[in-house]
Amino acid sequence: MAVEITEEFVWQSIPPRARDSHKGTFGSVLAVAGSAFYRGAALLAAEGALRTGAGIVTLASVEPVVSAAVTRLPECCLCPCKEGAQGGIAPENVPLLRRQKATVLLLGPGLGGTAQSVARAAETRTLVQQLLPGFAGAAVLDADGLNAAAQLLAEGEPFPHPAGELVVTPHPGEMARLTGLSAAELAADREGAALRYAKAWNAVVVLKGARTVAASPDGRVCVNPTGNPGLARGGSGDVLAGMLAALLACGLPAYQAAACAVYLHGAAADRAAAKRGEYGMLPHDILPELGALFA
Ligand code: NPW
Ligand code: AMP
Ligand code: MG
Repeated sequence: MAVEITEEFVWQSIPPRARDSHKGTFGSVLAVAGSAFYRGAALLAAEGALRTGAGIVTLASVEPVVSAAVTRLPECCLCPCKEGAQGGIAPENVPLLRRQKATVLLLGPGLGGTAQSVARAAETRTLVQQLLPGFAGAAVLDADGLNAAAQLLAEGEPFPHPAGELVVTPHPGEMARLTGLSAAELAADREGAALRYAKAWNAVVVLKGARTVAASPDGRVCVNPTGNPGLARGGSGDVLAGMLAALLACGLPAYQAAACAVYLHGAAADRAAAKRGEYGMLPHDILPELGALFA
């Protein structure tokens, strides 16, 4: 049986910001996210990272996303990328992306995939294949980045892994694509599935949904008690991915970062639901509530 994440565990894991700290102390996140189809996902992920303590957040994306970030998120550094014919980040941007200095790579929210076109999915697959294995630090792989990894696995390739720790954040639909298990099979043993694939992929697996499970390759597994069905709407997972990248950038080991991120994301969502109701709350309402929790 997995342990439940507690508030005490979270505040013990996240250190206070030392009086003499500087932005370099809290790392730098490079978020490769967004496309013409999914502009909001990139903004939600970048703000999730900014509101969870990262020293520097750089958003690498196509021009319409970068333009929106300038007005919505002035603290965000930007890496404008050439748009491919399918509306996403073209693979020709890989050398530019490799030159960006970052301690943590967040890859996937809003990149686009087969929902738009087979060609778009192939471009996202190239980005994942060419960026993740060469990255020197830790990484979070989410959303269409996971669908690209599922394609690579289906082609007999190994799970792409950076030099540092890897965290993957599938919802059950993405987990089913990655593993070939049915939704029913996954639902029957969420902890077992998360643990098995954490070991197989050498990654912390965050299997999302009500009572999100986080499992480590070394056998640790925990369940999140916070959150509510108000999170069951597009954009919630994009916020979480940014938060998780920020906690990695702040220096937390991957398993602790995952446990703390899912707990705080759910706790902030519970505060948002108390104000607006599960029907009325939005994923971006999570963001100011994070500030209230940290305060
Ligand atoms: P069904 O319909 O139940 O059979 P996708 P996505 C299944 C971006 N976004 N339990 C479900 O299957 C993301 O970042 C952008 C079981 C459905 O077919 C991604 O890049 C937004 N099944 C991209 O969109 C806001 C479950 O999976 C499929 C399940 C696509 O991401 C939205 C849906 O998932 C979004 O975040 C569960 N709990 N959950 C923006 N504003 O820019 C899902 N499924 O096809 O992976 O699509 O998650 O929407
Ligand atoms: P995504 O599908 O990637 O947008 O991620 C959805 C996010 O909302 C994840 O963090 C889920 O754990 C969370 N979530 C979705 N439905 C629920 C629910 N019924 N209860 C609690 N959390 C949920
Ligand atoms: Mg998602």
